[in-house]
Amino acid sequence: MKRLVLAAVFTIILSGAVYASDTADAKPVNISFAQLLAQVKGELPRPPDTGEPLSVAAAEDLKKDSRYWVTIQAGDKYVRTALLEAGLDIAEIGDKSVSGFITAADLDKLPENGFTVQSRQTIYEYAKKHLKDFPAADARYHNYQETIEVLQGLAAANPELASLFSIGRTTEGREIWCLRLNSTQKGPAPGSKPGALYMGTHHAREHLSNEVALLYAVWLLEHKNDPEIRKYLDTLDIYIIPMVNPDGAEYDIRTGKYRWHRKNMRPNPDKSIGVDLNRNYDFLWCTQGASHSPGSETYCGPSAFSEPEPQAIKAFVPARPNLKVAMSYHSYSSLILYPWAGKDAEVDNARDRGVFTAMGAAMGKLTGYRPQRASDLYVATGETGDWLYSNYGIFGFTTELEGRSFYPGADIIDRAVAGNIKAALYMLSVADDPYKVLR
Ligand code: 0X9
Ligand code: ZN
Repeated sequence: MKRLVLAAVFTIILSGAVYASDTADAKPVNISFAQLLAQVKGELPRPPDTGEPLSVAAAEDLKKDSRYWVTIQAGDKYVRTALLEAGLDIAEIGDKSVSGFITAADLDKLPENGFTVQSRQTIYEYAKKHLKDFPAADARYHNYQETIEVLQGLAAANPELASLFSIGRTTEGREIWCLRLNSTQKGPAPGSKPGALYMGTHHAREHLSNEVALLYAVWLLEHKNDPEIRKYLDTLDIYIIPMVNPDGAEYDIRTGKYRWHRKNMRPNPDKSIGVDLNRNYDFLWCTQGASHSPGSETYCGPSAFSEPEPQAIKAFVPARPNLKVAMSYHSYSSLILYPWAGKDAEVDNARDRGVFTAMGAAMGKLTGYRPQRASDLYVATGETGDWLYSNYGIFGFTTELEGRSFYPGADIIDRAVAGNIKAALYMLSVADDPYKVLR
């Protein structure tokens, strides 16, 4: 991950920083979007490559990892849902099969449960073939500390519009940071204007989701004087939480070698690590498309909201009844997904269904992604968007960003950010009254 050479690149602002907490050693910086994009594109100096043959080293590191990459026969969403329940972490969906990661223990049980495994390879073999791009080459992505530095820089440089606060701590004690953009209301105090929430990195290895949420925040502030953006900043209450699962994201990159980690860092009683945070919310919790086995990639946890990260979101959302729309970024597949995810049904309320469909279609056009009901892909319970909508009537979407792997390289960042900013702005344009999309 990139070490931002902040002092050399950005203007340091020595006063006027407004932080809600944990900022004693903060280093406020003023970041221009052009500069940040230049950094992202690699046009500004980065630390020299160590020359280490990282693909080999990275693969070696996975020799002791017992997971497999498998392809399994699956002709429809019902089989895909059952496979999630059997512990498969579905990454790719074909016409007649699906592929993804699964633990050795879950893989052993597949044939007796009637599944046909078409191919399997250890994660080590998979990594040797697929690590075309190395973590060093992905240095433009922002790790947790770099993400904090960007967020702090934005808050410090735009105290009239931006404030930064933590919504809670993770399993390992990291703060989950939230940037608020609002010209009159700051910090964690509730807001009165219509609210929009953007989240990234529920899943550890989906680092592109952090980039999209973070660089969207940078973009909004860089364009704060454009009349359209100014109107949103004046009339709306915008929250951006780029890393819901920083423990997992850090674990995924800690050695400089990717680990394909999905879950959080909860130590489970059976010594496995992690709960799938997108199965831990309490809408129909763990009834379909999720696994009760702690070692599984789709482990829903011992109970709904057992994990501190979804707990933080659970404390955050009802305290803000002004929230109207939400986006949770994931990767990959180029999809815009909306409820229901946890049941194979349309949303009952026809007007709400119309809003989901119309907003999905609009964001699909702007991103080039396919809009669809989430359960048409597979049924998965305990998912973020379902919880937001079922409890609070928030129009909660999930975007599966573009790319053809969890590690699509740094070149994808610009395009993914640009397309998704358009959809995120569209979301702002309807946040005051989402039902207006029906008119
Ligand atoms: O399975 C998930 O949590 C999401 N996909 S990911 O590859 N990022 O893990 C998709 C959630 C959307 N819900 C359903 N398709 N049911
Ligand atoms: Zn995900």
